[in-house]
Amino acid sequence: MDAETAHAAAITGDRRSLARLLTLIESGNINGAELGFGSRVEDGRILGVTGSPGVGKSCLVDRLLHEWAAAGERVAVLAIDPSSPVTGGALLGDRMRMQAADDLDEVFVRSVATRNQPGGLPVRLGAMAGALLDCGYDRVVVETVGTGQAEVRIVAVADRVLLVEGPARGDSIQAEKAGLLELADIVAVNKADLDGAARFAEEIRGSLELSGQAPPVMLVSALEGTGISELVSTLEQLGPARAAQRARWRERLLSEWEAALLTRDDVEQLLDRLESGDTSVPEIVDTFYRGDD
Ligand SMILES: Nc1nc2c(ncn2[C@@H]2O[C@H](COP(=O)(O)OP(=O)(O)OP(=O)(O)O)[C@@H](O)[C@H]2O)c(=O)[nH]1
Ligand SMILES: [Mg+2]
Repeated sequence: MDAETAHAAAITGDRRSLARLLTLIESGNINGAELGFGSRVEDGRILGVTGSPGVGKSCLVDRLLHEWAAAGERVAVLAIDPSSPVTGGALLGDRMRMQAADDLDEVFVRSVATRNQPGGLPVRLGAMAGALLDCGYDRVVVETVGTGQAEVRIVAVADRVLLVEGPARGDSIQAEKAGLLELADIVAVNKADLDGAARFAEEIRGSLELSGQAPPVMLVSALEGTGISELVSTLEQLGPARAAQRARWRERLLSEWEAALLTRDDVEQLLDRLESGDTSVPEIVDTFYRGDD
């Protein structure tokens, strides 16, 4: 099935064709522009969800999916899996955790492996999200593991960022270091059913107060389902994105640049030549700037 056929069928609601279309985009064969959804206006429909491993992002997304689906919204999830496609551990876990929602007609869940891609995000993530919106989903949620500086890249794709934290992890400072707190449009402290969550939320509020326009900090429990409807309505009322527009353009430029490089047919040969000392990095970069091969 080619991309155009897959696209035409996916628009009518055929999930297998949609999966096929996403695979074609993911593998770098098409970038979306060919099918008419290459660029989009930022309208808040793509939500990035990030946070340290195990804070409960998938469980929380599952709760959000149920809320949105009950309100008649169609939502797609792109769950970024940083593990190698060989081990596939997290992939299976995320599938299981969002299983309940994935069974709903209104919900579409897709795992995307990153295989050590620089920036920590798949190069074609933006085009994949664009395809989902184009095929009739009202929103797209991108779940990604907040492993540090690389996660800042999420602003290249997401209109808004939800940072998930957990109590007693002692890593609010870590999120600050990685710059995640600065770009979060909303913070959810999950596991409110555990001791220390409320105190942790206060700590985060305290450290955010110093930074002018502070994002809302909410207490939720994905396990018990508390605070979820409040989170949904706060998400609905968010103001303009906190990450500076310039930072977004910067990350978009970088990810397109990487996509252009990594989807070249000769990228493996280039690496071979570098390894054998046949060429150098500056030499290769120089060729790119001149625009010839
Ligand atoms: N007590 C408690 N446990 C929770 C809550 N939410 C999630 N968990 C548990 O936390 C663990 C991790 O949950 P996930 O949703 O997989 O966390 P994640 O952030 O998606 O993890 P990664 O994708 O691996 O980074 C699971 O064992 C959940 O059962 C909560 O609100 N309270
Ligand atoms: Mg997860």
